[in-house]
Amino acid sequence: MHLLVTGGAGFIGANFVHLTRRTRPDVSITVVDSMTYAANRDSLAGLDAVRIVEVDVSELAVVDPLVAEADVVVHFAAESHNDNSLDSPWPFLRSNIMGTFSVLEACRKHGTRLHHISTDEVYGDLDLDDPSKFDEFTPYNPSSPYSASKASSDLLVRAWVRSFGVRATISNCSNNYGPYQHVEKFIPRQITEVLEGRRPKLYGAGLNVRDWIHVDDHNSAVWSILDRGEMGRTYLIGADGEVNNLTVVQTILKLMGRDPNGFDHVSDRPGHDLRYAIDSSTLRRELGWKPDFVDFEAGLQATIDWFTHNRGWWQPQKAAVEAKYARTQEVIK
Ligand code: TDX
Repeated sequence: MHLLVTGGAGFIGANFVHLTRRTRPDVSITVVDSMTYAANRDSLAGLDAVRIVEVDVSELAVVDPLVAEADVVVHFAAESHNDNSLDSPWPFLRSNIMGTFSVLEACRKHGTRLHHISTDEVYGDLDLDDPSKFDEFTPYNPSSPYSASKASSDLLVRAWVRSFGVRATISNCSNNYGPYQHVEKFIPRQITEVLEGRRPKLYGAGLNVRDWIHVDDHNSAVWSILDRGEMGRTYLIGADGEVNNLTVVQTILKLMGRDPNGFDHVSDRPGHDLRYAIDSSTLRRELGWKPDFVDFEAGLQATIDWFTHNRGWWQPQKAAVEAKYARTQEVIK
């Protein structure tokens, strides 16, 4: 099997390539990645037989021949950081909407099977005391330019399935953590702040809840869908990992041997989604998938260890990320 992995030098895509190399040595892989700030060639260092093509997936003329030679396309490529989408929405529309359009057009032309990676944020957010979780029937209700662009991309995939018979599946996953995650994101930002001798930065009161899943569990679910998923279907991926941000920060501080209250509150994100929660029972029941990382603290510890031992991977980006945050966020307590 030959796989085309878009966004394969980004966080989740690179972990997907690593997992595939470890578990499926007979699969050959081409990574197509525009190598924006969020990608890192070093995330794929040392991997045999991975071809890397540096191009923006929204350039159909370049993506087309790559799709033509692939058996399956796994489409990770996306702008993914909410804070950046509030600052500058256009790259999100271009990468997430136009990029998906171009991948769909190439898959339509060549009859190539597509798996589209999406997010639980397309469903909006839940109240803290809402007993329900997102499932495949939850109406789309995105809040930010980022989540609206991902929702748009999902709808394009659905339309190409129905109107053109493209063989595609979609997955909507909850918040990922693990190795190679960019330091702008919540968990790596806090770990690296502590490693650099500064205090973690919590938005608002920290009561917002995210449903954490280890990136390897996300990607093993993607493989379950590639192996056994039904064309045209949407699968929700989650590992029952709901935790509020305050608890995450305090746990990181505790695991790193610091005072659990040694963090700063900073100004909140505008339009900040309150809670995400995924019901993944369909995926578990129909495709027999289950997560391996069921102990969030153990997963966090492994992630802390990875960032501690891979300073050379993240340090070049850290100062610029913090300088950017400093322009929009102020410490409030
Ligand atoms: O410094 C921070 N302090 C803080 O309290 C940062 C960067 C974030 N937060 C909060 C905001 C969120 O409630 O932590 C939570 C997680 O923030 P992010 O890492 O920015 O993730 P989120 O906005 O929840 O979106 C993530 O999950 C869904 C990914 O970035 C998306 O790409 C994915 O679709």
